[in-house]
Amino acid sequence: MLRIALQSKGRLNEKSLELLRESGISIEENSRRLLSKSSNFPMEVLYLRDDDIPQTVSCGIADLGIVGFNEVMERNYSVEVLKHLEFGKCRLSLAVPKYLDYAGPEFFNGKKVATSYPGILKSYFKEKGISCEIREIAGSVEISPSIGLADGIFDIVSSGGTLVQNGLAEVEVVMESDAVLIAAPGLDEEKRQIAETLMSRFTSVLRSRGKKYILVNVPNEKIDEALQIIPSMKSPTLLPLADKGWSAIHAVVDESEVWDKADRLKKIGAEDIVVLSMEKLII
Ligand code: PRT
Ligand code: ZN
Repeated sequence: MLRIALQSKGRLNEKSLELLRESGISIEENSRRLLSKSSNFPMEVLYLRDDDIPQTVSCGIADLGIVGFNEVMERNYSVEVLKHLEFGKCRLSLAVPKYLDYAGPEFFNGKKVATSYPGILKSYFKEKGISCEIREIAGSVEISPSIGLADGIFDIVSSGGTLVQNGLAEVEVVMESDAVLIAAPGLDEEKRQIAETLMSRFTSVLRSRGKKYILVNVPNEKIDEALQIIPSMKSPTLLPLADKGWSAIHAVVDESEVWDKADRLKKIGAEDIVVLSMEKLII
């Protein structure tokens, strides 16, 4: 039995549960419970605030956790990052009031910066040789310059809307982040095997996201050209049609490229292009 720590509520909660669901793992959903078991996988879920997840995993109270990479870097507990999960994407950036002239990181020499991520910021300034006073605050970091608490801020940015609303300009991206799967150091063999099964399910789910399955009929003399347009992961499936002289190609393509590829296939004489959603891509 493996215990995984997930954010109890907030930005990563729903996406983390969705990833488990898509990986075929059923969890009893009862938001008031701290711990719930899976009915079909040897795992239980411990719901925590995201700030507490790295420490809980590091000391082995939970074996695994899903948390923002930013929290892992900030807390600096000893945990193993097993996998980047590609949701909860954001960046940690320095921002200053937009009317200021900003010429580079030296701007921050002798200045004050407000943040909830003092650890990451301290390392960044140290590496750049900049001496800056870091003011740690728990929330509403973006209002600090306007109330005179700091000259600039260091905070999570996603769309950039919050910075714009507060008259701030993003001047340095210090790190990129997404949700990561972390593990306690030294899991025993049984737990490691469950973790590996889980990781391989996550990999399949993540691979199938943004992919479509395409079926297309092409005249045999155009097969080579069609295969240039839709190369597949290994090799596309090629099947003869009852109508001699034609074949069907099946392949997996990125969703963003479907229309472009369909247009190009039509131009070389392909017909009956069918595009299907990818449920799973298990490799
Ligand atoms: O209650 P708990 O402590 O568990 O949650 P929390 O409030 O500390 O965290 P939460 O749920 O806000 O965020 C959890 C994780 O989501 C973060 O640690 C990041 O890894 C990730 N994430 C992704 C974000 C954002 N995007 C995000 N936009 N976390 C916070 N924000 C905030 C940011 O602080 C700023 O106030 O959104 C604002 C900026 O957004 P834009 O779109 O206006 O740029
Ligand atoms: Zn938090």
